[in-house]
Amino acid sequence: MFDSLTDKLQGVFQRLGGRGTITEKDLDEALREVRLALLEADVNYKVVREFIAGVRERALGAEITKSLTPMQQIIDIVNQQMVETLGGGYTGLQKAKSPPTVIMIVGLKGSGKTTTTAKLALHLRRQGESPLMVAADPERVAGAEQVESLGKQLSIPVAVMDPSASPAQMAKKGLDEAKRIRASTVIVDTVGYVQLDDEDKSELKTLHKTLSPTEVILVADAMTGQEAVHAAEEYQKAVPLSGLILTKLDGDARGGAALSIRAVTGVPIKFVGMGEKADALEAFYPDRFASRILGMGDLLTLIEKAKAEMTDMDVESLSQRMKKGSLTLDDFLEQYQRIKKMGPIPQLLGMIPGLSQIKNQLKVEEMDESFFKHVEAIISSMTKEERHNPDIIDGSRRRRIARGSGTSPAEVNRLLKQFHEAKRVIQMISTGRGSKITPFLP
Ligand SMILES: Nc1nc2c(ncn2[C@@H]2O[C@H](COP(=O)(O)OP(=O)(O)OP(=O)(O)O)[C@@H](O)[C@H]2O)c(=O)[nH]1
Ligand SMILES: [Mg+2]
Repeated sequence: MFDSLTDKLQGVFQRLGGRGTITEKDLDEALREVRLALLEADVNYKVVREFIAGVRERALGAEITKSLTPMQQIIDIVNQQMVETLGGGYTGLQKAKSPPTVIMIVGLKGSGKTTTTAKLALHLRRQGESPLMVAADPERVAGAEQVESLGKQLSIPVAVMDPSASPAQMAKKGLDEAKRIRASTVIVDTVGYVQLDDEDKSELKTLHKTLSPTEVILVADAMTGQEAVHAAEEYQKAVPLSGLILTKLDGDARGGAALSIRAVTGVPIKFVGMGEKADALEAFYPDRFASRILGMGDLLTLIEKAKAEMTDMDVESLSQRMKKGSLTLDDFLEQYQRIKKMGPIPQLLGMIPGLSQIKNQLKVEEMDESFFKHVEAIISSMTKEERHNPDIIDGSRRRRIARGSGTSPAEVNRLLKQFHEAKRVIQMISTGRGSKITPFLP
């Protein structure tokens, strides 16, 4: 899904990665690239304009979060803007005050209405509802048969209609049937129009009046890009849409529809279709979706953790010292204690793109448990001078530290060796040699 967009955005971030500070010029250059990437993904040009303006404003107004590198901060901002463009928070289905809840499914021909009707019915049943599917599509006997057969497969009741009836008559009968079988939700599949003309619109209006639905869901085919967005605007003129379901996101949709449709129509995306099967329906969470588009789910998680854990810390002077290689064992201990709160170290390092290859050099697997087990004890048994200048630790000091920490001289030695190694690698990365990404972790 959206591979090409994801690749392009990652490219932009990587180019920002090596910089210690990001100037307004760097930002504008990056935003130009983001803009192109979005336009190439067929995102509506107005949405792109707002998106870029939003990111720029956030970036210039952003407080410098010392615990994040400039690149991480930009990723964070782009992510926030993307979440907003996609609708902010999760919007589930509404329920009627007194059952049944009526869900009217509308959309262009072939957009996936019938398939989605069945998917929704299955989703609702899994949530403990008792759904009824109604095929209010007089134009296609095959359509009604399709619903019937899906209903059989899923063991979900279907109200089958006389094909000579009007859609509104069908809908009415469907509601009666729902009362009779005490369905808690009725999902009404409707006619798919090729293009919505005035006659179609008035037909939709009549049907809407008969059903007086709690939800009017437009099913839109994400593969059709801006056409889907345009269709949504047209449908909005006929009936008040309460939600959108984007289908065929498992295909090679470029992302344009998904990223534009909410911003253009103001209607929330409630689910996405990820395949032809009845269980290929996902609730739509703008934040999860944005991180998928950015292809940085793990890094975003890490940024969240870092923001929560490290806001008040003086990373600036730390990173200065990292660059100069004058990191002390005190810094080391402090960092270790902070990181320990964030989760297992190998896992954290694995989340940072570009850092996984040096994971082996750092021997992080060892560092995590055995190495760090005695870290606190060993370092606190050192004098201030020793912590700042570990080179003075000779044989007799080593024995003293080992005694004081309940460890052995060999363990003290190992810690010192690993510290030197880590310091070397950190210095290499933080001065930009060896990796494109500037990590903020010690
Ligand atoms: N890959 C994929 N295919 C889908 C998805 N949703 C629907 N389809 C396919 O799209 C085609 C059309 O789906 P239908 O559900 O029949 O569409 P419709 O809107 O009911 O069509 P009409 O009733 O003719 O207007 C079918 O081949 C479905 O299997 C999806 O999320 N992913
Ligand atoms: Mg259909």
